[in-house]
Amino acid sequence: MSTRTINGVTLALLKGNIVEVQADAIVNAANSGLRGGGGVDGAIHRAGGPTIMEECRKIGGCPTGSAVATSAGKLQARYIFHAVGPIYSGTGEDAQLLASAYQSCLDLAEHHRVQSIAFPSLSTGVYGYPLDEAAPIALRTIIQHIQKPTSLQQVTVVLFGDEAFQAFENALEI
Ligand code: AR6
Repeated sequence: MSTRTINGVTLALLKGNIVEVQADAIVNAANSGLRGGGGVDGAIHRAGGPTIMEECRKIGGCPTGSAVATSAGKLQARYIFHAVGPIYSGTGEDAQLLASAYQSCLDLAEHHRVQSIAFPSLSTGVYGYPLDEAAPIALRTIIQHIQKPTSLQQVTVVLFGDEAFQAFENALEI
């Protein structure tokens, strides 16, 4: 684990499984149909139970670069924020959409007065975004947000494995 404090808010990088992390809001790496899938999405729906998917079906979908909130089912969180990152295309649009997916979750956190939020590394699994490109975008978006007045006291980025953890540690040092 690696932490730093910015404007009184703790930013932590943690190696582990996001469904085991305690936070008011847990961010899911969802698809635009909110239909569930593998990776983080599979883990969250498995651990949280069927009510999360029922709420996703009612919402119906979410555009790329945006996020929607549901309850957290059996998970010990208040909310799941389902964020849709871009499928990596190698074009200039990727970075903007990835930043926007993170920003949408941070906006939902303010709206719901959330004090702690846990993010996975959006788009860097099935969606193919290279970790060394995604990490600085994720951290820049989070850091710029918590430099302003916020309800958040703790932001944790949960990294699955050494490679992801190292990419985020490197980006934090820049
Ligand atoms: N906890 C934390 N990180 C995880 C976990 C976990 N339990 N499982 C995987 N990761 P991904 P995406 C890491 O594929 O790229 C789904 O099918 C993983 O190593 O979950 O945004 C959805 O339904 C990677 O670094 O999300 C969408 O269709 C990161 O989390 C699509 O995948 C994100 O990997 C979304 O793809």
